[in-house]
Amino acid sequence: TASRTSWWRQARFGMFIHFGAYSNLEGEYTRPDGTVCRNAEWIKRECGIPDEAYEKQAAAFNPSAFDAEAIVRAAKDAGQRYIVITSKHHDGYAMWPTKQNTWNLRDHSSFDPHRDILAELKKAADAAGIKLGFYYSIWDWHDPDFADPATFPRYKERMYAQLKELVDAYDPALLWFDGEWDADRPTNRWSRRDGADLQAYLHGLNPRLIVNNRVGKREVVDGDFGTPEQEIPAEPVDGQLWESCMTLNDHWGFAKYDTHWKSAATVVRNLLEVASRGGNYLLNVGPDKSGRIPQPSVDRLRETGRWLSAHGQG
Ligand code: JFZ
Repeated sequence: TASRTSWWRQARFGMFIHFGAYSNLEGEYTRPDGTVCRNAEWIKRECGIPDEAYEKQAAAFNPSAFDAEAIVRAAKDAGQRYIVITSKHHDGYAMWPTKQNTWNLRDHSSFDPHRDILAELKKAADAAGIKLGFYYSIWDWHDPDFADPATFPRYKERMYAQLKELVDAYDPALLWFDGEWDADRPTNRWSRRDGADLQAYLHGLNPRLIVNNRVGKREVVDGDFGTPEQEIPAEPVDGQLWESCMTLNDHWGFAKYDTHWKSAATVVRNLLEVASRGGNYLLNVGPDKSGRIPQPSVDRLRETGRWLSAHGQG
């Protein structure tokens, strides 16, 4: 583990990217009765959007302004050394041309079918010496086999197949799991054993893969690192690697109404606090429906990078 995770332990600062079919709504859903419901990456569920309506809006998703080189440059300018992008969030929509279903950016969008944003990001990241990882939600609102315990094994097979696609096609350095917390109780759909099996499978595909602890049940023994969210632990567990993930405003996915941006000074302070306690800091950006990182985010990343290089850390 020590040498496998050494790049990650030295990296300290990374960019989280929440981007998916929800981004196309930019945080607002207008119901048939004209009322507006606000959310971000949870909009489908929190605003009760019917499947057909959500699928219909996803068919219009066209992130033609997605610019992998600009994103990598923004990360690099900020002093970030790795990027973790949502390959599939809870809505189940895959951001690469998966062969397991058509609920993906190639087969269910208005995007150029010859483009593959994960491949573009991989290429740009490699060129810049930045590591690339993928967020992958175990919880899936779209796959018909997820919700029923009797069919869940079929879902699991597809999930394994999707993860193999990701490893084979993009050679990620890291997988960041989420949605293992079994929100659709009472059935315990994701067990510790499921987590251990999945991790063993992934290491069979690539023994060097770094995997976060949400692969299992977020226990110290699960995964390579812990994932406190929106907080900096006062007393990290001795010997356990950890990474604080945080939003730059108040949402992970793009929300056009959310202008509550943290200042660059706050970002720098958080980074120093995390680093001083031995952790990593994964700071989120949420591209808009065209695929662009919001300018206020770009500005803050640039200012953070300026501060870091002025003080000898860049
Ligand atoms: C999850 C996602 O639901 C969310 O959309 C985002 O992707 C975030 C990074 O991860 O949110 C969580 C996960 C765990 C907890 C709370 C929200 N938790 O443990 O309290």
